[in-house]
Amino acid sequence: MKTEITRLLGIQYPIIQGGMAWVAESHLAAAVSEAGGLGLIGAASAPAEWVRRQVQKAKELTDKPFGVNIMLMSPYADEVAKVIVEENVKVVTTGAGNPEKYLDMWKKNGVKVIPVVASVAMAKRMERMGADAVVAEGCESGGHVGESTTMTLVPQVADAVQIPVVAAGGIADGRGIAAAFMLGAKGVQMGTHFVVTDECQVHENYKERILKAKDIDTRVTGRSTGHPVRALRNEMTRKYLELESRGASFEELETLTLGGLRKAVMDGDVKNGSVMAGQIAGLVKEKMSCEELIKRLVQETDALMKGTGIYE
Ligand code: TUI
Repeated sequence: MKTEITRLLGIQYPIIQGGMAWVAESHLAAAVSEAGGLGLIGAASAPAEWVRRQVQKAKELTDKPFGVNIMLMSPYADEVAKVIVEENVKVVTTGAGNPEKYLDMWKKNGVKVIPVVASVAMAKRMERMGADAVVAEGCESGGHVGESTTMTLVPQVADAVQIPVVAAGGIADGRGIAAAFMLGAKGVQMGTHFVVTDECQVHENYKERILKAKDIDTRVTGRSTGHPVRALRNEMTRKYLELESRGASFEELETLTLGGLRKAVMDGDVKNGSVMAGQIAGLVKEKMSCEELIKRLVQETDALMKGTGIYE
């Protein structure tokens, strides 16, 4: 499965594990990289020293390349951006904003930069600024979402830029990966399926909610506040959407989401917490190790891609 993405990153398979806030820590990232994909540590809103320790732990667990995802709304983003360079992290992905001010520093230090974008305009801008690739993330994804679906976004971004495009949002098996290749992607990023792997450290309740989820079980809260977030429906999303439909203020809504992801991931409170997951959760039925998952994905994809000549 050699593509521009495997060559760029020095990895075996063009499968990137999403840099999920509170979820993507050193054990998961190292397991994905060991299995031939690219593992990511999600810096989320964590302090820079937490990120540094996670990077150091991942280095103890794997010699293979791994990366860090910076959530650009984090109050610690500036410091985390420097930790990337200081700890000699090979790859950085960014989410929920524009990473322009860090690009020169990262490029000068040999870091591969892959911004996550949700529009053609942002993809073109990132290419102009020197990004090595982009992740085009459709709104099927969990967490912070844009407007366009993966089906519409990926081919439009692929036509608009020369740098390789990684597809994200709604992908959890070989059919999704093959479809992404057909749309012009050179790799995929997956989040939801990696949450239920053995190496993922989230609370068991979180995994069970994903395994039991049906096709129509996600909701997007916060469209009115400008921070749309997709999560599995529960008491929190029900209350949130009810308040939102009544025109509640940002402050009032925020009391429902503050610390919500932490509540679900760490405490296993999947009723009142924010169980972020993508629309593909309904397809995720089985727990397995990262190695088993990646092996299975590669097998399924290969069977579908045979004869297309899209990758070696
Ligand atoms: O970032 C994500 N997904 C996330 S971040 C996150 S942490 C969080 N927790 C609670 C509330 C809100 C966030 C959970 N999930 N995906 C990548 C992504 N980035 N999707 C869309 C974008 C994006 C949006 C706007 C990228 C660039 C952008 O540019 C705006 C600008 O500055 O022009």
